[in-house]
Amino acid sequence: MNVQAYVVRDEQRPPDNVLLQVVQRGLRAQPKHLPSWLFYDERGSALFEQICEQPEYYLTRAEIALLKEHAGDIAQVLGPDVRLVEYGSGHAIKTRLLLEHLATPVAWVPVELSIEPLRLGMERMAAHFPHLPIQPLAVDFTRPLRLPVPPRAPRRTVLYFPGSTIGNFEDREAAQLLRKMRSEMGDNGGILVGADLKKDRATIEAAYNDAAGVTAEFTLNLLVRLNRELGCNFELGGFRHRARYNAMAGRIETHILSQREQYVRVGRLQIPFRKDEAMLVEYSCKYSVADFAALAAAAGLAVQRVWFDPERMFSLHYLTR
Ligand code: AVI
Repeated sequence: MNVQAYVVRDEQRPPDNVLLQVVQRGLRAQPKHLPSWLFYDERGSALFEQICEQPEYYLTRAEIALLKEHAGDIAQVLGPDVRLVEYGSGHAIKTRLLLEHLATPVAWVPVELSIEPLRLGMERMAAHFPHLPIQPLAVDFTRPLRLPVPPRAPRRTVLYFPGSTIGNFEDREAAQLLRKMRSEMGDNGGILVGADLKKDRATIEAAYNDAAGVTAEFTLNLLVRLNRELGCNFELGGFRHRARYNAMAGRIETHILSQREQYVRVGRLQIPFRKDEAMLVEYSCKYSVADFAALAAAAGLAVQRVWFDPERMFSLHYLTR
């Protein structure tokens, strides 16, 4: 396995009490809100993988269909000797489909803060591409990256950001993130970014309210995490998941709703919840092609190409300077 002997860890990872501060600040605010990165502990990451397999969650299937249809063309546009830097652990199938078509890739650099998904992804990829240099970075991809020295000079660095994770950021933050990526890709580089498309409310809402209840469990797992890591006493039966499409804003808004009036211990604070009070835990933004071009432009980037799956549910954009 041609994996760099060690994983580069983020030495500036925030200390544990920062988690408490983030949660206390979010729960004292009006309206209450918590950042969606809190979903991804080990259980949350496993539940997210299960979400991707639910019949209602069309995003992953559509993105895979898109790559099956267009990976050859995408690889032509990117050209040979690409260094592929992947934001997030990614879905092994997607990365594989892309790498299978890339001519003489220089290296694959998966960037993922959670060690377990990172390790799994590397193992899967090394099994398929035994000669591909893998240079993992166990860091938070929202912070400036120090990319490892590549094994040979790439013709181009392409930052691959699949899965519509960009949609979990509000527009201003998404533009900031793209601007940061722009500086990391260099003059000749590009960004390949997945974005879920706007479509009818019923299809979108079903994707975030699957019948098997996996998304609801994923959402409420956030409270399980806070109980475990911060000693909070959220009673799971006292809260429920709600995901609704806000068509004006073009996004799914996921909230955790308090089922009754109650108090919850968060560090030294007792946080009051009213009956039916909602705390915001995630946005999942949906885009038209024009929306995404405007977002890219706000980050100083131009859309070179856009690809769609055959049912036009999902889009993949290639952005350059
Ligand atoms: C990771 N991200 C793109 C998912 C989404 O669709 O917003 C996270 C998710 N939340 C609920 N279901 C899936």
